[in-house]
Amino acid sequence: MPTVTTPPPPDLTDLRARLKSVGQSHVLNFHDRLDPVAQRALEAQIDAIDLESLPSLIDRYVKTRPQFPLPEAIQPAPYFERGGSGWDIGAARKRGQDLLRSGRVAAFVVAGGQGSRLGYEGPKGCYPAGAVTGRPLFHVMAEAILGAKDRYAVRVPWYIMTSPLNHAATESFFKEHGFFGLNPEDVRLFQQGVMPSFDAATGRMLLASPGEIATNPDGHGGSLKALHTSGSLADMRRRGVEIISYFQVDNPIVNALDPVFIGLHADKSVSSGEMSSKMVPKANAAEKVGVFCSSGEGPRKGRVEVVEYSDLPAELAQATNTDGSLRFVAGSIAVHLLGVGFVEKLNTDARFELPYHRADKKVPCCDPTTGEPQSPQANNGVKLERFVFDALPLCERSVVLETDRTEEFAPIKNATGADSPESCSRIQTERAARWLEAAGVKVPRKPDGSPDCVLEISPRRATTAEELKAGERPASVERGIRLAW
Ligand code: UD2
Repeated sequence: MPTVTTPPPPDLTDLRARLKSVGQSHVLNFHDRLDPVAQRALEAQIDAIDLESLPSLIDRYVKTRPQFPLPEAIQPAPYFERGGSGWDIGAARKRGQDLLRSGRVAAFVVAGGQGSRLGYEGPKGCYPAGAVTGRPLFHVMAEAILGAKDRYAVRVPWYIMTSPLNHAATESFFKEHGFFGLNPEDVRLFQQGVMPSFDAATGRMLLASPGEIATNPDGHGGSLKALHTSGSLADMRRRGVEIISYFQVDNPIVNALDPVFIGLHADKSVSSGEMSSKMVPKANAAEKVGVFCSSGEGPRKGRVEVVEYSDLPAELAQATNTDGSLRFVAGSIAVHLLGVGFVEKLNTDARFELPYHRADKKVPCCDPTTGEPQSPQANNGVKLERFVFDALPLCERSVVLETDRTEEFAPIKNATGADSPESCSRIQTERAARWLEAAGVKVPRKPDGSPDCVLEISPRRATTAEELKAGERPASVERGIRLAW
């Protein structure tokens, strides 16, 4: 039998002294009342927090409300136009296909978020997304990976970041569904880190219960650390992976392994191969997506950055060019490519620490003196998160590639309206209709021009109109049909 060694419990006297020195002694207020198992759990939770860093973090982000610094002499970041001149899409596609074929690319989905806007209880990846099949988001993404496996005759490892809030449920879901036909050895689930949630008024850590500190996942930027701490980077090295294709769990039409994007990212004449991004032209000035910008001056001159929509002043968001188009038009769809070496560097060089972003939230907690549970009616807590795109300005040369939103971006974020299951289903149908028509299949349309059917094309079959045209396709589409291909 292998011997399992568990780390010894932290010394309580030492823990008390460390907590006192950082003004957080209250988290042990109820320690004496807990049973031994709960005591050990609380001690371990405290020990896992970088206590010594708390005072400066609290001063910087909780006691003050930091303004996010805009890039100096802010200007729109340049981007490669999808259909534009000046670069060779064919050469990029070929380079990307070669990298895929030789097993240099891994897929990576960040799925640690809570999906609270959607009002869905389980992990968001379990949410039904296929317009016809109702396949869950994870299943649709698994189909994309199986498609790449077929197309490039290669095993594509898939890394899935969860959080302590949904890890066990996500793992069970994959097991229950037989990993959606993927080889379990090629699917690696790991948890992101957490941050303590803070009392907005005092800067003290909130207690979720007398025996537990309230925590929140540390943001999708936490993925860059978790890739390292989970051993995933080492696993990638072992497999010969050099490029990580990063996407979010909420977008079932993402082109998860796009050879053109991969080839552009790997083109040394334009990119340092560290981190690249996809953008879509913003639908309107108020659209809630980050915007690709860069500094016109200063130490970060020319470096690409994303300014989150909430940090972009309205006058910049609404600024227009002489032709009336939006000046800051490049919206982030949160699709990136990351060099494995770049993520390793972020984890080993302290100069590359990412900043935190503050979110004010209602955090259920208990009174630190009485232990009474509290359900706040107004924001009482501060959550600190890191954002993955804050790694962009650390890159030497980062490229941004334009893509068509109707082809690659149909996120499910809200229960109704924009970015909802309904809009996602409609976009899937419209995209499938375009692809089928381009391949010579007649699609019935209503008088207003919209398809008179519901269509879903699995990314295992095709990820572009060209792939559909080159492969098998349905012979016909009947009016009113619900067709999954
Ligand atoms: C994100 C971007 C926004 C735009 C949009 C496109 C931020 C802050 N904003 O907005 O600019 O690109 O996406 O769809 O990124 N996640 C984790 N762990 C966490 C937090 C989030 O894994 O701790 C995952 C989450 O599961 C999801 C993704 O990150 O897959 C995006 O999270 P979100 O829904 O909070 O981001 P959103 O829609 O506000």
